[in-house]
Amino acid sequence: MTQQTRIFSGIQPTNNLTVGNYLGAIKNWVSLQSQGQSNENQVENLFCIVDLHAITVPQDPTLLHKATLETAATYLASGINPKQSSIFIQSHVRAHTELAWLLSCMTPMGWLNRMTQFKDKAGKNREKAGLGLYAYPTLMAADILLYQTTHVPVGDDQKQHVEMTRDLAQSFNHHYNEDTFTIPEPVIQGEAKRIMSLRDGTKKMSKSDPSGFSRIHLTDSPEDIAQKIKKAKTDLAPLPDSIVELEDRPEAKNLITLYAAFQNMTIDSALKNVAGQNFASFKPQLTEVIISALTPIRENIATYMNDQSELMDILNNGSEKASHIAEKTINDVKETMGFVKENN
Ligand code: AQP
Repeated sequence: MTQQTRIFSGIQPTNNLTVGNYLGAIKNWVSLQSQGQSNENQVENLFCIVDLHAITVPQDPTLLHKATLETAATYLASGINPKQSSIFIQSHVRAHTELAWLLSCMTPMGWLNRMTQFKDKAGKNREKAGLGLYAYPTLMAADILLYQTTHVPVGDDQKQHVEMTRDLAQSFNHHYNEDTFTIPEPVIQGEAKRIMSLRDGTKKMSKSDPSGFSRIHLTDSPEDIAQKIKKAKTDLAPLPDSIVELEDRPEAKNLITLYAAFQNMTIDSALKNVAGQNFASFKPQLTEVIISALTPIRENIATYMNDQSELMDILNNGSEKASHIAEKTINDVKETMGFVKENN
């Protein structure tokens, strides 16, 4: 990483987080955080709970409130250290919505029309979907650009949005002939770039999927985890000894990906352990691996949620640090665009 590396990422508090969010995002944040500690150059980490994104689809206020705090607790419980990273709630830093508006006036509709997440989430109900769901990538661009972010660790599903953020930053800089925004790089790491639904290996695991059996939450009890793995869709063939033979077996590939990722192994070396086994003997081993990885996280989440004073202190401190950086960017952007400053 180069000097003045700044890492930004976030998760929507739309429900309890899943193993997809953990393996595709948080686990990588934790490893970037520790690489940053051993790097002699300055690395700054900002991890946000993106509540403004959550409301792009209807939310129950009580559940949104709980999920927002629980998402923050999950970051901490998973190893994000508030001494090394700022953890904050997006709506606590007002510049996110302000920059989103400024950028939305420069976002071509054609770019938004190409975003696959909108097509997936709006489905057949496109005419009824909210403007916010359509404009989601512009808010995400504002989140990233506000902090002059250099690196954005995300799962594979968010790559298209980070690419649009880069295009928007380049287009702004070119239009005003200034280097106002840093051009961010997506960071997509690890074996678990896209964890799939336990019910359909061709569909991404999502925390708001209508089927509870499609996903494992980080707060699931060992009994729930065992039951969900038991019911997970599979095929009849035994596990092969190389990943190439899993290409047309999406459910089998997904389960072995979980087994490998939770043990920090490559899929090929995980397959060496279990090749030739059928799912009746593999599933209990997978269940054990998941339970032993998630038990400390689940217990830590409960501790933070039982006494929320420490959590709130960490969030307040995080938003103070984030606001400081965000204010500078939004003032520079407005000046560049020709807005009159207050008290001038
Ligand atoms: N299944 C997944 N595999 C790998 N990474 C994933 N991520 C989400 N699901 C998977 C990564 O988690 C981060 C935050 O995601 P998000 O909640 O902000 O948005 P999302 O991608 O829409 O996640 P969900 O769980 O599918 O939420 P809902 O159901 O509310 O839409 C991102 O880095 C994402 O890549």
